[in-house]
Amino acid sequence: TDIESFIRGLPKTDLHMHIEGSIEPQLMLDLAARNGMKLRWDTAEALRGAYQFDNLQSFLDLYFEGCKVLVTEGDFRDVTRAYLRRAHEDGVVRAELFIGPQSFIERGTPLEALMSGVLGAMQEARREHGLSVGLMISVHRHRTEADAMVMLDQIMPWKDQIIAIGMGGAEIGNPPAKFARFFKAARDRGFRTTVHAGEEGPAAYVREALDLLQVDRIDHGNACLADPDLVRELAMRRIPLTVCPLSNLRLQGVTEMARHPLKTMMAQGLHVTVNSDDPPYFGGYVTENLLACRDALDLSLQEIVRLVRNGLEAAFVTTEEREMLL
Ligand code: ES4
Ligand code: ZN
Repeated sequence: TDIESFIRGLPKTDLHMHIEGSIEPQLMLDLAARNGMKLRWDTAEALRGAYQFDNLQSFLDLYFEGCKVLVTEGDFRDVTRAYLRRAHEDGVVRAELFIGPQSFIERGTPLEALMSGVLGAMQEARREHGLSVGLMISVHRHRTEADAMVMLDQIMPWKDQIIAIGMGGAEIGNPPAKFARFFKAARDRGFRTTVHAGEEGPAAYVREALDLLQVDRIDHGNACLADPDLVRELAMRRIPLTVCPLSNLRLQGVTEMARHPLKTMMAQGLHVTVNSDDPPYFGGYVTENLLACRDALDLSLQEIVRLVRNGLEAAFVTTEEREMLL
């Protein structure tokens, strides 16, 4: 349709996606086969059929099971390459990718292999597609702060190739406050920071992310709407929120897209961006996320352009790089 090609043609960003959550079902089967592993599903259709979730934890259970197929440098290169090609075809001009190395390191993959595969595919995408792309290292909040500190030490050799430090995982019961010292350490080492907050957790977690962790961006942040003072502060400070509408729908953060708070968030002056999170698991890349919002929330073209511009403005790039993206 006209609107679909309009959205696809806009120079978009994807500022919130997880490399290990971007493995398309067929690639997951291929990677399993090549690593001599047997999955619980033997067709892509069967695997896709398993993508039904009740909440964040039910998703994370399947997601961490899927992570087991990523073992070698070549695996990390192939999954990153496939995502970046797809994002480029989707009209994404700037992608900021999370990877959470803890799961892979504990199964014996050297951090060197993971980083070399991911960074190699990123460099290839810059060259072949002219894509602007940055890597963010994410730690797991359901692990300890000491574990996160170890991760921070281990990534220092790649410091100049990492644009930010983030944190994901099971949110409820693992508030930002648990990682105050870790985020301070990351900031002291010169990293930008972002954190998943207010996806399933309450507004108080978003408040902690802002006050205790002092992050540059919030991933999701939906729950902030319950606290008007917090909304005001996020809006005035122009803290970007990387919202993932199809993710929220599929993890039952909203019961139907028509009830998604995206439009309310925009109306309250929040710096909202639209992102894919874990595209195959949630049913779409950035264009599908924007289209789903437009259809359910009756977004105007002006609102769609606003969302896309917000993404460009929220990207972890210099002013010079930002101008080059348009
Ligand atoms: C997440 Cl650790 C992680 N990976 C992918 N998606 C997520 N959502 C929340 N935590
Ligand atoms: Zn996420």
